[in-house]
Amino acid sequence: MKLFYSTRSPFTRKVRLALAELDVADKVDLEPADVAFDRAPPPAVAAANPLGQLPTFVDDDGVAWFGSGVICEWLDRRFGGWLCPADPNLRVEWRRREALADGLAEKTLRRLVENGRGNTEGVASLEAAIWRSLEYVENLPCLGNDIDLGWLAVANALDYLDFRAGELDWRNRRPILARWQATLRERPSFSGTGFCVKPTVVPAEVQPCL
Ligand SMILES: N[C@@H](CCC(=O)N[C@@H](CS)C(=O)NCC(=O)O)C(=O)O
Repeated sequence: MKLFYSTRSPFTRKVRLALAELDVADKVDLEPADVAFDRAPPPAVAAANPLGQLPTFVDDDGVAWFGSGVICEWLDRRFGGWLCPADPNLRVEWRRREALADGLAEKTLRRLVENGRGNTEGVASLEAAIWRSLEYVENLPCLGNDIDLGWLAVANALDYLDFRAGELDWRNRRPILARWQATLRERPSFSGTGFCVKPTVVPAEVQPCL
């Protein structure tokens, strides 16, 4: 099995967290790849995923999977079965949290791009969405319940916020959420998969797709 990945990609990091939580990271070869909206993806990525995006995962049978949530569900079915509860009521709940987390990562990435362009109005709108999202999660009554893919995705998106928008200092404004996330960050899955600009160091405004 193979995962095309980047250490700057929040969606890839979600998959790497799932691999570590399911204790199967050693079964997957990690293949570094660089992607960006404004240029062609590496041929191997495009051959496996028509969208040319990361993460792209290729299973033992050579079948390619893409969309970080789809990849995580595939891994969960194959290896564990506890990250993605199948009960319909639980499923819509963790998927909603995952959707929020994915959106938060997208807004954070978009903010980086608009900042680079000097679009202050765009940045303000994106930051407003980021703050609304953090308030929403902090006020969920189930914050602190058992871990599932939705919670992993939320904690991951908050790490990404640190990585790309540390100056927002979100922990100061959302201390309850910060305390919750700090407990998740202690898990080995988090410490072993952190965000990193290397191996390809390119200015953020040129290479915004992380
Ligand atoms: N919905 C997708 C989003 C994947 C995505 O946007 N990946 C970024 C890297 S973080 C990418 O490949 N961007 C390059 C592009 O879209 O061309 C997922 O969950 O995997």
